[in-house]
Amino acid sequence: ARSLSKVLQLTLAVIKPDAVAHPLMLEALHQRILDNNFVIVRYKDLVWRRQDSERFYAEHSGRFFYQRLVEFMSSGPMRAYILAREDAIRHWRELMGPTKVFRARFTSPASIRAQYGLTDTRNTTHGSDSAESAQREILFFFPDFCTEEWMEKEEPSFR
Ligand code: RTP
Ligand code: MG
Repeated sequence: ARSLSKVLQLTLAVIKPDAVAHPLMLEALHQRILDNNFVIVRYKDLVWRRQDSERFYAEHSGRFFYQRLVEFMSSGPMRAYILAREDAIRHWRELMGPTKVFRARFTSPASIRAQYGLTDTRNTTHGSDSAESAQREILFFFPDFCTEEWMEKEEPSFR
């Protein structure tokens, strides 16, 4: 039997400062999201302070690219989205392509990073890499977003 029921998953997607700096690219990427069957649940434009950048990427502190990453991500406006789709996390990462732009150009030439990425750091977009990071990152960007409704609740325990 045909069924309309699908499990929607949420992911956090970011259009990074290198892409937002170009108005046509921002529009193109926004349209690309819609063309790929994502539902835009929320989006907003924002600018990070350096400390936001450091906090968001704390897991990378100590990596050789950390300083330039932190600086880049607080260098100008970006746009954050909460996207919904079945398998949203995987689909968005697939659409972005590999982190490294030159690898992306070889392995996934139609991907966003292959087409628009400038360098391995200035690579146009971000996407959560797991359900756990999606939850953390959605709340990082949208602290008022009520993820409760979207999350499986633990069975209440009675005694
Ligand atoms: P993301 O977290 O942004 O979705 O990308 P990812 O998982 O594919 O990449 P990750 O290894 O988590 O790195 C986070 C971001 O750091 C910058 N980066 N620069 N060699 C470099 O210069 C370098 N390597 C990573 C990128 O902006 C990457 O998206
Ligand atoms: Mg990552």
